[in-house]
Amino acid sequence: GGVASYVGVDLGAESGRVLLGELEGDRFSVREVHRFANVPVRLPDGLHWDILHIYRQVLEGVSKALRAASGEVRSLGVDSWAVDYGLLDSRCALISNPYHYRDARTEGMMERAFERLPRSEIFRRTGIQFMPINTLYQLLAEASHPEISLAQHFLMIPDLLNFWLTGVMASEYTNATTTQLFSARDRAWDLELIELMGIPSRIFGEVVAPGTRLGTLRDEVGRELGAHGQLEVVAVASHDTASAVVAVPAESDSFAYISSGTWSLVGTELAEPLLDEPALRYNFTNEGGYGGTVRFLRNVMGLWIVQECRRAWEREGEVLDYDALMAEAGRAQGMVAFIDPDAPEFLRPGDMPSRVVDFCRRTGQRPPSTRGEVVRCVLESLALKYRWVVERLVEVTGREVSALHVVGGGSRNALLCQYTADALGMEVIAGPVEATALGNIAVQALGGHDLREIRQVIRGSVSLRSYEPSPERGLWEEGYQRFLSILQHTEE
Ligand code: LFR
Repeated sequence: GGVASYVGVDLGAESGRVLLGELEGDRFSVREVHRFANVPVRLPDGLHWDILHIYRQVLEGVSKALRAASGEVRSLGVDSWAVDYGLLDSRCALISNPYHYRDARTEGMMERAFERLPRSEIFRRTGIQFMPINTLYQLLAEASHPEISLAQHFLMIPDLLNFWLTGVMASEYTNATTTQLFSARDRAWDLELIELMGIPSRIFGEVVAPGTRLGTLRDEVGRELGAHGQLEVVAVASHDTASAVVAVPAESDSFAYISSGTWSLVGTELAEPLLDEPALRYNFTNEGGYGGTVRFLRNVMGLWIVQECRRAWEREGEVLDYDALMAEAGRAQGMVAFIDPDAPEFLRPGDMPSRVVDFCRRTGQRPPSTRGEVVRCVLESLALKYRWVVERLVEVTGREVSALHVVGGGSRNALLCQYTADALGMEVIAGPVEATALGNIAVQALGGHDLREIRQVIRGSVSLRSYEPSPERGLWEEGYQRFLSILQHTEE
């Protein structure tokens, strides 16, 4: 009996949150106790994360969580977006502010990497999809910076925060795999590839599996937080998407998921990586998952495009409520024009509404003209891209998809869920909204149990919503055919 409490820190590209998770019997509950905006800072040398602000907010949130807990808090775990990192010198001091993965210094770096090792070889070794944001291309850009010679330790964002909290340095496995510097076969840093790229291999340290207990809070931190007793820090599945996939409430093995937030991660779970030509052709990735599983998926640009449109309109002086914006999209005319959300011009921050309009013009379509039409165009295009990815997923894995789960913050977006059901002609099972936090906390609470058991507890703890495809199949079928012709400009 009794309640066991856990603290989950979940850092997203838009906001950071601290959640209190409680396990009572075999039911989880999570509630947010602290939230802060995560706003990147543009300096003359590029776009950075404000990592000290993030750390301070984490401390504040954890201290709130400790006060809000009804039972004794057993442990704390941190997850965040992937691919970003800090470099530490021999005194274990941060050398510079971590860069944001959308910083422009990675432009042209994929091509430079392929001169050193062919694209197909990089994929065969790492199993990771090609995106300019990958740590490989970030570090390649930095390999010529003077401070790289001072670097002794490479820590990804959650690893860095864990180090500041505990004094213990370790690289958590699920997040390490996203760097494209990690061997899919050996499940260890690919030191040969790292050296070939001119990146110093000395900076890569011990890799630990999700669920590993790292240690307790440093005394100083414990005092600052008013933590009574020794609070343990667990390396959870520290890549946020890996935590979210843990919490997919799937009953069978042949499910597909869309982890929906700033990005949409569309994929499935496999026992072994797929490293052959079809996976490479469609730019699928084999990221490391909890319990030795493989997260076989593709990044789709996601709600980032809408978030960035909203910021552009707000710069013009409008104050826009997110739900009101969605309602405008719902009322706008549908199926007017489509974009490929994964076209390179949508990756970096900037005037997103103009980029959407330019894309439509360039591909011979009538561009959306109102705010509602722009958002409608983006949401429909996302849904159609999900269909394309799921079709490729079935083709490459040779497995049918028996259930489609949408998890994460984006599962709250009813319009996008409905379009997804419509575009795929399949039921969408939406929820939990808090998948990442639930996955984070489940690994702390039930580490050692297998995924099937963890998912059973998750299923019993959450309520889900179902979206059935609308009867207008013909409309979406016709839209998909037009969308495919648009894709010819971008996908091979
Ligand atoms: C989602 C996510 C994706 C990763 C992207 C960049 O939050 O972690 O999985 O590809 O952010 O780090």
